[in-house]
Amino acid sequence: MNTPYPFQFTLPYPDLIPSHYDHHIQRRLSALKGQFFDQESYAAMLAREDTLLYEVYEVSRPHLPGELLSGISILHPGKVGREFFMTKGHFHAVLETAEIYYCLKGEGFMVMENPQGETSVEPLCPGRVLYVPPAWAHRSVCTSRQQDLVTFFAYPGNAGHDYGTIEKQGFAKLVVEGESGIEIIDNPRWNK
Ligand code: S6P
Ligand code: ZN
Repeated sequence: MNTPYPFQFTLPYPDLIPSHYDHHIQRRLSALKGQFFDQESYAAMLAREDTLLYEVYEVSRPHLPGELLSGISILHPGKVGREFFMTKGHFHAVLETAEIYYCLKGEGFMVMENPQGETSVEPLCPGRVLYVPPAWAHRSVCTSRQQDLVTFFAYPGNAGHDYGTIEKQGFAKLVVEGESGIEIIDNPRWNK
């Protein structure tokens, strides 16, 4: 991993799993305790099975400001009650660090907010590049019915992750299946 030399990897279709990676992270329903607004549906679903929600294949580099960490995030389709499957979401521990996402497959949204309480929910579809500015928490949401949402990401090596803030307060906006399609609604349980 510590090579000082340039390196390459490929993202082979159709699965887009990097030809080289250092970590494979799997996050299941139990990792998102308290995040889905319909807690009854969450508990019922978890009692049946600790469903796999998403996977991350990370190409690691030393955690230094001049380095870039990159990889692929694969978010599977599904819902808890009316709310689409989503990632835990986080601020970066070094708040002033940005991130780039490039959507390769599927449909969804990036839900974002900053410490000033501003929010942004940006659509993701193949070919779209999303810039997450410094200090914006980010969570991806898969709204495809059957397809995974697959994104390539890159962010500074020293960024780190602050999951605790989102675990406590959630995001201000939720992405749900409404009467007439996908809706972005205010989180009734959001407290800041
Ligand atoms: C890391 C970057 C992504 C996420 C991945 C899973 O800064 O934003 O690699 O880690 O999409 O999300 P989460 O919130 O579980 O880390
Ligand atoms: Zn991030």
